[in-house]
Amino acid sequence: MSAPTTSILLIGESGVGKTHYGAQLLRRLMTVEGSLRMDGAATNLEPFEAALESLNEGRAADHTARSVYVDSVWPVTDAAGNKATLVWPEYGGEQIKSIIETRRLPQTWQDRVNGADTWLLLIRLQQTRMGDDIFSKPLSDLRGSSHENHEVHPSDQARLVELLQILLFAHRSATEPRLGPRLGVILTCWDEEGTDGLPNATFETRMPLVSAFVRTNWSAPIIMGLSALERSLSPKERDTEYAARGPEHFGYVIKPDGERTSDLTIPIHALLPGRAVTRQPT
Ligand SMILES: Nc1nc2c(ncn2[C@@H]2O[C@H](COP(=O)(O)OP(=O)(O)OP(=O)(O)O)[C@@H](O)[C@H]2O)c(=O)[nH]1
Ligand SMILES: [Mg+2]
Repeated sequence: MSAPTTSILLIGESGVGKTHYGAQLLRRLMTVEGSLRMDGAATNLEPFEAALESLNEGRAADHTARSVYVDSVWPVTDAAGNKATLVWPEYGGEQIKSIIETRRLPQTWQDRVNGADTWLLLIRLQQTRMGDDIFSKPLSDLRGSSHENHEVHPSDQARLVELLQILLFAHRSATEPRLGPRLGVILTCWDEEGTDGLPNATFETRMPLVSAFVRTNWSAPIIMGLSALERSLSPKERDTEYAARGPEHFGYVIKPDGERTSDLTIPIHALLPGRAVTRQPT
């Protein structure tokens, strides 16, 4: 019997860390014993080759070109012998920006959304602004600023909620919530935060609107922190210590209970079918 295929819909705007997580995850699956490991030949690895090479040299990889969308196929197994075929995409994050701004889902994305029952939302907290509103500033202060600026931009949080709404509407579960996708929220570049807080609590404090939307639509979403690199790397200057020790010795995940582990496969393992809860019935 062939292994069930789990297509991951990786949702993340440009700069959240999709490529670096993909490359680090791939290397872990191939070389390190974790919750999941590679079980057979992975295909379509080209999009990650340059990133793997840069990390080997202790440098950060480049931004992914806007037009790229490639599915890599990774056969994996866990310690109990459960097998799955992961379809892991690599794409330029501007595609997500364009979906939010045009409020249109191209047919190719419509098919991906429908074909993926596991969604992984990547959020880099340092990249999201928390705009001032009446909860953070007196109304009188806000009134002054709006006079100078008549243009209204939705906040970063509103954009993310909008995006999730568009994707949920496009998913076949729109008419059958019990078939809803499993959701994991990964707070990336956790090392930049310098916090000891739990991922769950940090998500709620820093992104209250998105967190409330997620909790309303999913009964028990998996929320974890991730530092795929463990430290900042420059695209130009080599970090010689990084290169000498090897990128597989860097990176960690903060599990929902706050435990730190170097096993970068944990968030994916937790989301495999049968292990996670489905969408909240409405
Ligand atoms: N400090 C720190 N920086 C990271 C980490 N992961 C990625 N970065 C940096 O974040 C930046 C963006 O990461 P990418 O993986 O290229 O982001 P992306 O989501 O693929 O972006 P696009 O290709 O534009 O869609 C890069 O400069 C990385 O060096 C991390 O775990 N910690
Ligand atoms: Mg990229």
